[in-house]
Amino acid sequence: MNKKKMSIANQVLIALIAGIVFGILANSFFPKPFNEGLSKWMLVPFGNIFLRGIKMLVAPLVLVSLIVGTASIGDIKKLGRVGGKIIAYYLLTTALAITIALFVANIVNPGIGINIPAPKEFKPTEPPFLMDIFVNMIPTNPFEALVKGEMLQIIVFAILFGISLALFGEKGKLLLDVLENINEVLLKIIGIVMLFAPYGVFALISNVIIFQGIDVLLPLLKYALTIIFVLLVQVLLVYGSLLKILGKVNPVSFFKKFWPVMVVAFSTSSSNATIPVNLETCEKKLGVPESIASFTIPLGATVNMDGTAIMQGVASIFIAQIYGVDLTISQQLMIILTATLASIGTAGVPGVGLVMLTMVLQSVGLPIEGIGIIIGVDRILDMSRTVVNVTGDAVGTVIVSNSEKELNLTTYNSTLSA
Ligand code: DAS
Repeated sequence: MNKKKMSIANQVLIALIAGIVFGILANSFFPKPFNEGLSKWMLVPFGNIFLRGIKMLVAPLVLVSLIVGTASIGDIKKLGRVGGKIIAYYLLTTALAITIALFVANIVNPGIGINIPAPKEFKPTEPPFLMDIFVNMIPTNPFEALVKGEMLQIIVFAILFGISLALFGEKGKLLLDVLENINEVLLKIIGIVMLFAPYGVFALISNVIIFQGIDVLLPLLKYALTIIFVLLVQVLLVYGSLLKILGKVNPVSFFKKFWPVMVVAFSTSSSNATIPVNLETCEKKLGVPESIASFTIPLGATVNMDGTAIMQGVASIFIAQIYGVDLTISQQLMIILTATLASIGTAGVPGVGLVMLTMVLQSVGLPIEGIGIIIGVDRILDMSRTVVNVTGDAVGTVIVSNSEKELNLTTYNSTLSA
């Protein structure tokens, strides 16, 4: 009897749960030297092999799929329409996310009534100046942008290349075919790398929990739970409603197919590293055309961070309350504006949310030393908010595809092959 091979998606979910349980057991019962040896010789190497495997594809896949996608869209009017829709969606959902976060935090008051030791000296990483973000989008050397993985520069170059290729007409057909084949090969490589995902996810998750433990959350439990509550509201309520009302599609089908992408985002804490599997899922399982996904997913990984904005909203209220600062309504509106703009310019890599939080706190005169209080639990919260960041990218992509009447509803509504 041919034993049905369990799908990678199910293997990854089991690996995630096993990683959390193992991490808690090791943190609680295993001797420290054993954990250190296990981490050094197995967990860190296995985790890094998986992480590097998916990161290896990010720059070439974004470049090639965006050139092919832009060239396939063809007319610049349509590119402008799709671009306008997705950027408006990204900015509005980020502003909505942080507004909900501020609303809930003002009710829960996470920073009231807890005695926190004086924050360690926190040396903030200087956040980028807002206008530099727009200037630096233009690559001076596209090869350097590729080598350094400068996502916004790769996006700008790929869009210009794709538009020019489309204007090239028939003469560009051969090159477009070659690029389409390269894109397919890169997507096949993702499939191979994802075979290693269960081992990589187990290693990444258990390594974080063994050394961070979840008891690091205890003194900041109210803060952490407030963030997690709003993240859940954003995914289930906001995205669920947007898919139903704006996308006119069944949200359950979306989440049934998308959760392996969520697991990769959770275990890597990196929207950038999740781009390859997000692209593949949108195109192969959700029926999104490559011409749209190849543009909106890489762009979203950089400019759309709803989960991060939620953390920044709750953290701002938390830090204000710890320092006894009463934020006025106008200051909270400033937080919404700054966090929304701040999310535009930073790549989706682990810990970037704290860098942007510096900019948000400075905008309302809150002490940035407050970040020293929350940094201890940030890694576990980063994993959760990165899930929301990538989910928002895909939800926007599905909605825009359907608004362009290009969503393949047969694929979207199909039940997953085992
Ligand atoms: N880890 C970031 C991301 O990849 C999010 C964050 O740091 O807030 O989206």
